[in-house]
Amino acid sequence: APETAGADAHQFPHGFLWGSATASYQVEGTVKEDGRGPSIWDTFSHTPGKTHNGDTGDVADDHYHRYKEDVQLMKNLGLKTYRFSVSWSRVFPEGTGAPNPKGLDFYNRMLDELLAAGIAPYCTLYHWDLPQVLQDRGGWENRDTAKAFADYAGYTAGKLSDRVKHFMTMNELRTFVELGYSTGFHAPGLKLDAKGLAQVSHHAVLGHGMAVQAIRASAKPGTKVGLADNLTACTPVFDAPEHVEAAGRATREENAMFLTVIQEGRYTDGYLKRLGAAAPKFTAEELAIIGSKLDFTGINIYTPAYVRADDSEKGYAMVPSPASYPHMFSPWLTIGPEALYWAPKLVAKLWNVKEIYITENGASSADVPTPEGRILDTDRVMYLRNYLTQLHRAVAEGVPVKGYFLWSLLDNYEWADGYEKRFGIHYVDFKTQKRTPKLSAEFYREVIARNSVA
Ligand code: PNW
Repeated sequence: APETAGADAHQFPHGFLWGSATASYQVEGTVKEDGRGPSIWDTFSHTPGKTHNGDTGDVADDHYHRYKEDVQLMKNLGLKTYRFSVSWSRVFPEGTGAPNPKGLDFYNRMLDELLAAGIAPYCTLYHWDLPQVLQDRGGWENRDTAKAFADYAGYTAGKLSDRVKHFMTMNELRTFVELGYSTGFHAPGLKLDAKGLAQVSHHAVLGHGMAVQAIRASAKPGTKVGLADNLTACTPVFDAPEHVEAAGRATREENAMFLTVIQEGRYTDGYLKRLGAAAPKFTAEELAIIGSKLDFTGINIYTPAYVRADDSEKGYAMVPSPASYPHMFSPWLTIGPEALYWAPKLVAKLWNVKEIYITENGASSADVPTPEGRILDTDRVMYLRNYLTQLHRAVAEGVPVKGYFLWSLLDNYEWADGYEKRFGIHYVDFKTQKRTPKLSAEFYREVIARNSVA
């Protein structure tokens, strides 16, 4: 046996699903082929001043044409599963109405390639690329968008569920709602007031719930439905009982407008009280739809949100990061490996969730190639090793995490950060489209091969 320290100490359960993730607009490129309609990200990225360097997803990783090569990269890693997203405006260029068969054909080709490689596909139906025509009618400010989303989701799941067994309605509700409609950093770049924002977030969770029901109505029996939510990962400042309890309370309250209402079918009293006159308009029937029971809960975990106990009415306080707090290449990406222990543990406990996936975790790095063209991203390896060790701690305790999707397979279009911030474990030369495995890809291949944190 090789002399590796504690070789089996961090063994994951047999059958643990090691995966990686991407999203349509970030990797596909090819924005005008085969009848695709424009999305809000085409509009936003082509608006001067909105993205780093004016970067757009017009070409991105050209994954639309290179998907075979990319599936080969997955095979080389030994991936068991791959999470991708469908571009709504490829399938329905007008957002609603007549489907465009050529749009789904791409996903059909890609799925056949994945299945031939023995890789289980996990499909996200909305990773932020809303058809522009629906934005022209108000986007998520308009309740009709929730219905349009459910129609698209039901149609697409109906077509793909012969090969896809797991669907996620939406990716990161908080990000597209808050960055899209409050700070304006993401498409559609709006800056609504608190009341407008609360209504947008209500329509987003409603769209999620309506899509859950539409997918169940159209997909083959046995199809599982969930979401990929970036909950605020409330993490005790340290493991003392009072801080742990505070982190549990904070998890419910801080996520009241997204995961909590989705799991509980009601807004917390604290949330409605905090908003007061800015509370969204909603009905009891809508809350029941939003609370549609899920088959699994996916959570995207990058950063910790530290919590301590205090004697305020809420019973907790959020602790902001000191200016010296360490982070990865993206300034927002503060490092707190134990978030990957606490978040799934608290989600399982608070809502009695039986099937959890880490639908994203990963890190940006400066990733400067050596003169020989190698990318020795020791910082990303450090990040992954420490987070996976904490994930193992949760799994070893019996927290029901069934799989982990590393963000991302490839360097790709990092939204408003353009191509500046690389998250891939494969380096992409955006001039030549050449893919090169980084040191982190070698690390991850080793983790998968040994089913253990290497
Ligand atoms: C997530 N923030 O986005 C997304 O799901 C991915 O599409 C993205 O590439 C990945 O994480 C890495 O960023 C986020 O500013 C984007 O806090 C921005 C933030 C958080 C998540």
